[in-house]
Formats: sequence, C-alpha cells, structure tokens
Amino acid sequence: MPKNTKSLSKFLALMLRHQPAKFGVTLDEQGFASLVEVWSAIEKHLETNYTQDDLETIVAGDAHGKKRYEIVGDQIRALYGHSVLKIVYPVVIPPESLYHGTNPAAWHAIRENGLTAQGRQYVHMTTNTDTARIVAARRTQMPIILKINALEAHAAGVVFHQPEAEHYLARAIPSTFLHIHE
Ligand code: HQG
Repeated sequence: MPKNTKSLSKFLALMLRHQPAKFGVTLDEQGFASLVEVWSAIEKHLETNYTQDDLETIVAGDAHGKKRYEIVGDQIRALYGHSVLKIVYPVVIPPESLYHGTNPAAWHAIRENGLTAQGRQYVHMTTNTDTARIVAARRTQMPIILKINALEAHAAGVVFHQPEAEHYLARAIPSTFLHIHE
C-alpha cells in the first residue's frame, strides 16, 4: 500500500511547477526534469523513504483520476500549473461541454467578466462534474458548477488546450458561453 503519497505529490508540485532551483533541479523549456535530479531532491528533502512505485502511483493520477505529472523516458514534468515557464500545449478541439467549479462570490464577477485566469496562466476546466465539484469545494461549502459551451466558444475563436484527458485550459471564457449547470 503506498504511503502518504499526497505529501510527495505536493513536493513535486512545488519543485516542478514553482521552485526547481531551490531543490537543485533544472527544467527544460517544456518543464521536463531529469528523474535522477528529482530523486536526489526527494531523498534529500523528504523524510519518508519513497519508492519508485510511490512515484508511479502519483504519476498515474490521484484517487479521482486527476493526472498532474508525466514521465517520458528518464524525465518527469508537471502537466500544468507552472509559474516559472510556459509549456507550449497543442491546440485542440474541445468537447461540446466542459465544466468549471467555482463559488458564489466568484460567480458574481464571472457573470460579468467571464472566466479569467486570475493568478494562473489559464482557466482550468474539466470534462466531468465530479472533478469540478471537488475543485470548487476547496473554497466553498456551496459549489457552483458552471457548464461551458466549449465547442461554441471554440467556433467563436477561443483557443483550448488539453494537458491530460479530463482537463482543458483556455486563457479566458467569455460569459456568453457560460451558464450554471447546478
Ligand atoms: C475564479 C487545482 C473572479 C475561479 C485544481 C476560481 C484545478 C474568477 C478562482 C486547478 C473569475 C481561481 C485550478 C473572475 C475565475 N472573477 N473570480 N472573472 N474567473 N474566477 O485555484 O479553477 O491541485 O486559480 O472560479 O484542482 O479553482 O493544483 O483555479 O475559483 O484543477 O493540481 O477564481 O488547480 O489543481 O482559482 O483550480 P484557481 P481553479 P492542482
């Protein structure tokens, strides 16, 4: 049974999204780091003895199937959420609908201004309402699930990216493509 992989996942996010240099790790321009450097940082900075299986469990996705990292050959990267670089994602055609979980206070602003990236590089959307609800529940007891007419937005020129199967990104979504799903 894997140990507290959440701590390792949070450490990877800090290192691979925000502060690689602090942990002696170098990212290439698409966010990839050498697994050797990453293991060296894990073993130096974390007290738990994590195994390759633990790392692979995290890379495979969390309990809700959300993938945050990928391993390619002898390298690993975070799939999104970087503050130190901009990954170049291919442009994709989105499904007809996507979902975004938010909270009542934000909804007042979103209704006026649409979804905007706030502190991030992109607005994050999912293909399923369960994940949207979990994202929203980080901030509120009263999640608001927005349905995005994604295909329509795409037809109107909004550019979508897809870092992993259930997760889409866009710079912004105008309010005309949004409505409350539930
Ligand atoms: C809201 C985590 C006011 C938006 C999660 C959200 C996700 C607006 C908040 C990923 C707005 C931004 C992203 C507007 C949007 N005015 N508020 N015009 N437009 N908002 O954390 O989507 O665990 O930056 O609704 O699971 O909550 O890091 O984005 O409430 O997948 O892997 O402004 O981050 O992934 O909050 O979460 P965030 P998010 P990880």
